[in-house]
Amino acid sequence: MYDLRMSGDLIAAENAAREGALKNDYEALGANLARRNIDIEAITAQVAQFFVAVPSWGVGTGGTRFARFPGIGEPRNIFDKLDDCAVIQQLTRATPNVSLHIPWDKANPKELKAKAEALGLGFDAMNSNTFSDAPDQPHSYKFGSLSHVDLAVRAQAVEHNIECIEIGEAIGSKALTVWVGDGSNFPGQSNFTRSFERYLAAMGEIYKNLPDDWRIFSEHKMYEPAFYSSVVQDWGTNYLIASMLGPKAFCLVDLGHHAPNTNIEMIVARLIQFGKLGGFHFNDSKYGDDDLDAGAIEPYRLFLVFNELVDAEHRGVRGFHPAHMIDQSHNVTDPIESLISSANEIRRAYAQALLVDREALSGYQDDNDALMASETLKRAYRTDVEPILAEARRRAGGAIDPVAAYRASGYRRKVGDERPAVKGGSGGIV
Ligand SMILES: [Mn+2]
Repeated sequence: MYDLRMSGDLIAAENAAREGALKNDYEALGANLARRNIDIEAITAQVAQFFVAVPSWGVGTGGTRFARFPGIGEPRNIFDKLDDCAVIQQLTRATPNVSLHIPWDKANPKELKAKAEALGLGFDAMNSNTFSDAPDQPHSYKFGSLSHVDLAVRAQAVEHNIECIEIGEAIGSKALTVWVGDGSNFPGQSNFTRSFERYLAAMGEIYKNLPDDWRIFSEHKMYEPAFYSSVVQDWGTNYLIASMLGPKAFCLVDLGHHAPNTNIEMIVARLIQFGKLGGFHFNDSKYGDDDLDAGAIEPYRLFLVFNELVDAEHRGVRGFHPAHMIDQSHNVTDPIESLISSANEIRRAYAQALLVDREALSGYQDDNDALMASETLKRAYRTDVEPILAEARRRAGGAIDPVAAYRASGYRRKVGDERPAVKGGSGGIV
């Protein structure tokens, strides 16, 4: 048995009040889908097997460069964070893995592994941090890390990434995500070519230390913290990195790391086509790297991204297994509620994409029938798949209405009593 904080009896009681309505809704949707020759049971089974990793840094309250407004009962350390992640998993059954951030989550790997196992959790990709200075490090990353002009700084950044791999190996992770804030604030400040050469050489050193069964994900971002140029600014540069490093290197797409209006789903298709899509940091945005909750602003875009993923699944693209991770900053909500909601929105987009009539779509494309091609996508997107999501959760032991069950549990109030407020703390927006 797992050492869980959420009572199974409470979830059962919450579900008992909702089961009748869900049964009716599920049957009605099943009949609707059957008329479209879709077996609801097949969709529910696929949704139940779709998982997204929760970021450890996401369970703390985030902030902006202006201020951070702490919430009640914030996790004080990685072990508290894992407790919170377990609650999200227990209610949604969609988030069995946690993505760690080093050095923020640094702890004895044996204790990390034991704690996760006691909660029924595993670990997804490790995230290194060379965009801020740890208190005791000899060299500063103020002017960059893997692309820094000084070899000693680059060596320190490489060493940190190797340490992340070592910690990851001890706790069962299989991937390393590297995002650097390296870049410049003024034209002329850095030489584009030389800084990218230095970055590639440093990444090559990290790559050499990657175990055979690991993958390395490089993450691009257009701007911020550097405001004139970033060394890994877009998917083209990212593709060059993954190509030059080798077969274990892939591109990570953070939905918030592009210029406004960028056709992200098309970038996803390109990376799939050339075998370099490593995975995602899901979030949503209105203006920039806003790190808002997945599906909160542009749910149709999230659906269109999943349409490409399901299309690749449908075509049986070889070696296609992107890592799904959330990367958000929860500034005005309870982070647990935001992550529950986001995991559900991501599953929703996946379920809707599974409903696309791909044969019909392909026919409309070949006939140049633009309107009906668009309508084919819209028809899937307009389908309210909530009964499928709820039924998948219920069957796996989760909550039919996870946010309502979470609120009924009083978890936040309880941990508020146990966890005194910590001063400062990291926002963790990457
Ligand atoms: Mn990210």
